[in-house]
Amino acid sequence: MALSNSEIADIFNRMADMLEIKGENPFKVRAYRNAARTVQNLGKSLEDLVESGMDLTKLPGIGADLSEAITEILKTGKFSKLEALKMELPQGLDKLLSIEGLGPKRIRQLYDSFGITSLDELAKVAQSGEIYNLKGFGPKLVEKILKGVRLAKKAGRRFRFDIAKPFAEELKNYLQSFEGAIKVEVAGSYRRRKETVGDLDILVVAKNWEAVTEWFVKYEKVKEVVSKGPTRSTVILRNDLQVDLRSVAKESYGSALHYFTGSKAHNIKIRKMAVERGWKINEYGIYEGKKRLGGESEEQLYSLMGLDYIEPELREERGEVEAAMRHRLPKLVKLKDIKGDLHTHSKWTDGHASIEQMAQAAKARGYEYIAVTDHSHHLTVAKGLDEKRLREQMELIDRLNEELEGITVLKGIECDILEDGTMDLPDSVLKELDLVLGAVHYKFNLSKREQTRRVIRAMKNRYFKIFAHPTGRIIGHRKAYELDISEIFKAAKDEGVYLEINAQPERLDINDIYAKAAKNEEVGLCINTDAHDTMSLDFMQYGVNQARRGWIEKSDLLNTLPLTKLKKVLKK
Ligand code: DGT
Ligand code: CA
Ligand code: CA
Repeated sequence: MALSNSEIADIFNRMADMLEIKGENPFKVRAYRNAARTVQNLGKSLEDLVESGMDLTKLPGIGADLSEAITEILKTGKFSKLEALKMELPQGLDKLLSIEGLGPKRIRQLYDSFGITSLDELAKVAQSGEIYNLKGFGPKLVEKILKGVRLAKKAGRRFRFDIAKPFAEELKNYLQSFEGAIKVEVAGSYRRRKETVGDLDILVVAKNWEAVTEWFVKYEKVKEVVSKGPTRSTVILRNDLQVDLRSVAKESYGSALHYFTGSKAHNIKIRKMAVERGWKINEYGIYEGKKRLGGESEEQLYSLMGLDYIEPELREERGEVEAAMRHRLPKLVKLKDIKGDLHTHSKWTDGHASIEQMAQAAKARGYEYIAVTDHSHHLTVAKGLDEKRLREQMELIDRLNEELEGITVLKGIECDILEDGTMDLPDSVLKELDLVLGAVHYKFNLSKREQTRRVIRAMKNRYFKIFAHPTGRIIGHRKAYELDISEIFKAAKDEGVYLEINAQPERLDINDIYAKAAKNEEVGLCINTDAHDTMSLDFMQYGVNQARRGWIEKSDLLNTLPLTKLKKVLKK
């Protein structure tokens, strides 16, 4: 029943939320949050550490109680204290936590005054206006809450890619470990690397269909078996993720993989093309009348259709079939093309690692450079840097670069774009940095015209180089602010500003569609992790996924340049 580190971290975070809703001691709350972070960023599985007999209290933020808690969770899959707390508090309160603008304290207020425990009850009180009787609930907050309820209801049924990933990979390994399994692949939106997946679609080729089905439903993380048949079974995992398993014959593997990878629109397009030739394509193979033409592999399928091989990330019926016909498909960027990370944070503001630790972690990932881009002082919640502290940091980085080998730290800032479009720090200091990122962190609610004008004014600052997380959306949580994106593209091109593909799995901002559009408008892009700790540098993979979905090639990106070339570009 062993849980992964992120599942354990989840349990601790939920515990902290519930304690906060209950109004418990803030120190206790913080202890759980710190423990969650330690667990999340461990880099080694807790299960292995416990098995090897390690004393967990040696880990930062883990005392005797938490060490015991971890042992209990690993053994039973549950945390009795959280279970007890859940019994004590009304059900459903924790769901409200996903609403932007609602923290534990406000949820407590809503519960005390109206007994609200669900999204529907919350929407009702907000719509009736009763909610305004509560202290601190003004029209802006209420509007935000209502928007949040709509988003939460929609998002509740989909899983973020990074959350589905450990489940998908572990289940794939588990199926591969089955004796008679010949091939196993996770298809569907997961294989297309969409930012969220509705469910997992797994294909297997096995010697014995019945035995592999039995093996599948016996998987330890299965909560419920919805259906079980000879070629198709469906289960629900304990995190409520649905998995469809399909057994296919070896000779149909390619057609089945193509069919179940989708997207549906891409499939329909390909099938129509086949029909025009008098052929038929389905999940079993490609046929001309009764005659079988193929179906063993996807490569063969595309080649029979006279198409270049189309990578799964492109299969969204956005012109990929036409491009494949004309041998015009992009050569998609790969993780190993990335030479460095240009948006990261350190302990100087709201990060959790020192600059040196971040640099070493970047080096360990094979990078040539990393830019430290802490927040500017307007962002007080993140202890943003004023000019004086920024200059201190710059000096430290200069000294660090003399000592470090094999990695260069670039001096940067994630500078707030103020409401009027000016930058939060004066040009006199911006000009001494290697790299200036601009970002919107407040006043999300300006009109489209005002917001666009604000950002473009900032872009015209001669030191502004990268527009960070350009649309501000948080998947399933916060919508993008209003922005005239084509105006932004135009300005970015004119001013030589690069748009970021922020690789945080809940941001992925700009998204695939905008990335493709930006490329068409000849706007430069870069993929950054916005890491606040060393482990998060690995988010790069999610950014690369999104870029690939946006048809992005190595040459479209700033941070695929080697250091010497990058420096020249940054000096311009
Ligand atoms: P999801 O799960 O909502 O994130 O998206 P998908 O793309 O994984 O969709 P899903 O799980 O409903 O089905 C998996 C694949 O099966 C889908 O990408 C294409 C194929 N498929 C499903 N239904 C149809 C259909 O009615 N026609 C065709 N041509 N393909 C279908
Ligand atoms: Ca699916
Ligand atoms: Ca499915």
